Amino acid sequence: MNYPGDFMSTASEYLHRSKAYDVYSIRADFPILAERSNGKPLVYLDNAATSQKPRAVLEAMDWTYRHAYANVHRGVHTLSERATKAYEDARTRVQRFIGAADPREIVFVRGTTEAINLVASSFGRTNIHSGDEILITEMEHHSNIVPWQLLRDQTGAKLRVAPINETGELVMEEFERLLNERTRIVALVHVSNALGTINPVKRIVEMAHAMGAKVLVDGAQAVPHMRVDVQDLGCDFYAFSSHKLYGPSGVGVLYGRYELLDAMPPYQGGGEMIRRVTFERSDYAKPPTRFEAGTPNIVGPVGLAAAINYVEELGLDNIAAHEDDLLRYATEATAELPGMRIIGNAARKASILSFELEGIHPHDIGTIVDHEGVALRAGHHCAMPVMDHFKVPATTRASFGLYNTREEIDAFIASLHKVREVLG
Ligand code: 7TS
Repeated sequence: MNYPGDFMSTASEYLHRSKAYDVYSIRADFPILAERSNGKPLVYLDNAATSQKPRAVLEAMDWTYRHAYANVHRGVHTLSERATKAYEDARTRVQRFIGAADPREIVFVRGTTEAINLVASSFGRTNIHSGDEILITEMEHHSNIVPWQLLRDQTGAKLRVAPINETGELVMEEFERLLNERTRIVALVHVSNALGTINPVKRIVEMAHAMGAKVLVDGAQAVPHMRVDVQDLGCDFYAFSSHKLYGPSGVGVLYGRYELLDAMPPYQGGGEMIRRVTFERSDYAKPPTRFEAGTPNIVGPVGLAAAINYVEELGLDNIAAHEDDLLRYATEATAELPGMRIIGNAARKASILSFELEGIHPHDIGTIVDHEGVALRAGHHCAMPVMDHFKVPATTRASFGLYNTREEIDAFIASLHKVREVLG
C-alpha cells in the first residue's frame, strides 16, 4: 500500500497526456462535465464562483478516507502517522506551488475569507491602532472589505479606498496619493472577480514597502489562472481558496512571511495550537500550528495537493494561454450582440467576462440561459462597490476555466440570442 504522501505522485499518474494542451482529453478528467442540464449538455461558465474537480482530486481524497484517515498531529498509531504525513506533505506541496521560502509559512484555513479575517484580526489587533490607516481598493470582494471595517471599528483606524477608472483598472496616481506613512497595511485583490482586472501587485508591493506598509494579496481568482510566486511578488500575506483551483471546498491557504506570523497572536484558541495550558496561562505553538486550532480539514489539503499536481502537469502558462484565447474569442463574439456592455475592460485581464444586456435584468438572463444548459452567475458578485461604481445593480458573468472550449462559448452566445428572442 502506498502512503498518502507517495500517493501525491501516483495521483499524477492519472494524467497521461501529450504535452500539447488537449482540452478535449482534459475534459474527460472531469466527470461532472458529462452531466446534462435541463436536457442540454452542461456548459459550465461559473468557474470564478467555484470550479469542478478532476478525477485525480476525487480519487486522492477517496483514497485517503479509505486508507489513511485519522486525526492529525495526535496519535502515535500508524493511521494517524499516515494522515499527518499526507497533511504535512500537502503543506510542502502548497509551499512549492506558490514559491514560499518555508512550509511553516503555509497556514491551512477554511478559504480566502478566513485567511483575510485571520490577518485582519491577529496582525491587525497588534499592529494597527487609532490614527493608523488601512488601504484597500474599490474593486475588492466583500471578504477583503468587511474584515477591515470590523478592525477599523474596533481600533479607530481609518479605512481608505483607492478608486478604479471606467475600464476597471486601479487609478495608480490616486493609490500613490492615498499611500502614506500612516498606512499600516495595503490589502488588495490580485485578480478582480467582478471585472477580471489583473492588478500590478509587484509594483504595489514595492510602493507600499517603501512607505513601511505591509501588503496582503487576495489571490482567490489569481491562483487558478496564472503562475504565482509570493517571493517574487514580495508580498507579506497571500490568501487563496482550494475550491476555485479545482480542489475541494472547505480548505484554503494563508501564506505569511515567517517572521510576521511568528510575531502574531493566535486567531482562535483551542486544541493543537498550544504548547502548554494551565488555568493561569497558555503558551502558544509556533506557526503554522498556532493558527490551526482544533481538528483541521484533514483530507481537504490532500485534495488541494492533488489539484496542484493536476494544474502543474498541464502547466499554468498553458492554462493561462488557453483561457486568454477563450476570453478574446468570447469578447469578440459578444461585441456583436445588440445592447451589450462589457463591465471591465482592463488591458491586463483574466478570463472573466462581466456584462450587461441593455434592458434585461441579469437574473432573467441567468435563468433563461440555464434552460439552455449554460451556467452563468448573475448578481453583485460580492463586490457591491464595483456595481455602484458602474451604476448597475448586478451584472451577468461568464468565467472560463481550463476545461472550457470555444464550442461552449458558441453555445453561450446562442443562449444570449435566445434571451433576446424571449425578452425582446
Ligand atoms: N476574494 C475574491 C477575489 C473572490 O472572488 C472570492 C470568492 C473570495 C475572495 C472569497 O472566497 P471564499 O472561497 O472564501 O468564499 N468569489 C466568488 C465569486 O466571484 N462568486 O462566488 C464566490
